[in-house]
Amino acid sequence: MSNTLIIIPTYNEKENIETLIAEMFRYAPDVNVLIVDDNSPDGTGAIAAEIAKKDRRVSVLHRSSNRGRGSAGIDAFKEAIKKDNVKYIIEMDGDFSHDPKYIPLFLEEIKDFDVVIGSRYVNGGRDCDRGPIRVFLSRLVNHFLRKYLRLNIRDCTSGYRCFRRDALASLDLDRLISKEPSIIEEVLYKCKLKNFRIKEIPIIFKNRSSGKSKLGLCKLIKVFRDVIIVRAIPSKARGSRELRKFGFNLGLGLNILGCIMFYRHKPHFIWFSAVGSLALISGLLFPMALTLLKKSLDAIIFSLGWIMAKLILSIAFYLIFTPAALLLKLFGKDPLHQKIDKSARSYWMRHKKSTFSYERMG
Ligand SMILES: Nc1nc2c(ncn2[C@@H]2O[C@H](COP(=O)(O)OP(=O)(O)OP(=O)(O)O)[C@@H](O)[C@H]2O)c(=O)[nH]1
Ligand SMILES: [Mg+2]
Repeated sequence: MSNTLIIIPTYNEKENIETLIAEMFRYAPDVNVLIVDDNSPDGTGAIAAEIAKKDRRVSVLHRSSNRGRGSAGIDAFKEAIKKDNVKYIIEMDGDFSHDPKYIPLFLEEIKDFDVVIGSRYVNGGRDCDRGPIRVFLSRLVNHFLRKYLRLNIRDCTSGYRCFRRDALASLDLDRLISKEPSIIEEVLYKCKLKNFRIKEIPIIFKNRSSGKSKLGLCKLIKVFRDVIIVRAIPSKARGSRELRKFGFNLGLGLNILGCIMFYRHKPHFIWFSAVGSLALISGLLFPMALTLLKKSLDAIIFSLGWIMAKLILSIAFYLIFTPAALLLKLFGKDPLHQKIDKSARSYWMRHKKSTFSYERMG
């Protein structure tokens, strides 16, 4: 049995999955692979299952409810740390953005570190075929994340990483909140809080070779929102699902017990009921408060985005039209000015006429 498990979350990657697995085994024949597929409509899950039938190194986790890059990652991590033989866990995308040729390097470096990140922004690494605007945005987002999450890492959004098993197992996976790609930043932030030894190795990142990206504007907003929550609310205050359920059940139980036992002794009943209600309310309110906070942050980020877009549009408008208007004026043609002038003059004439007619009438 291999001591390395490579996890690949997939959603509609039928063009990539088979060649990716083959390529991976070319560079690292001893690893095991776990595909986490969310019931892809294009049949990626079925293709992976076929490969798994023929090759014992490959296994597939089919998920039918709870779709999302984040929750797929968490389920894969849980599956990985269940296996006793696994010492190292590598996660990577299933779209060929992450070249399998780096796997041996990851496995070499992880011997001295807890986490190794494939980085585009350290010496020797780069984003090879993305346009300048996309690269600029990615660097901007990284800058924000470095400052906000206080991370000393150049590429905070890289999803090509290797973890030492004990490091991953020590993160409280049930308390992670990211359902979407913000899982990358959330896990990194948790690693930083645990003071893990983190190393970045240079990688050349390629655009996906085929298939469609799943990262739209809505997901991007959710990523920002979740990152804000990750740092703003400590995970202890969030409470795990089990804790919330426990609070709710305890509260309900105490209330019912109080009613049965102390229906004649008011003071006892009030105490019982107060404690019970507190537990019940906290059990109910934690998820509600979190949902409310998520929705409010969505709205704020969306409005800010809208204002920014309007601002950029108006600046672009001025940048284009001001030189054009100046040029027209220079050549003696000033249609806008003439038009304004004309309408102002006609207004003045009308105004003058009515004033004079009043005067005459008076
Ligand atoms: N299981 C699962 N995997 C997902 C889901 N969304 C995306 N993925 C996978 O996560 C990996 C990264 O997703 P991409 O769509 O490439 O997103 P990205 O890499 O952030 O963006 P691009 O590189 O621009 O396409 C890929 O292997 C996807 O197939 C999902 O909802 N469930
Ligand atoms: Mg990708």
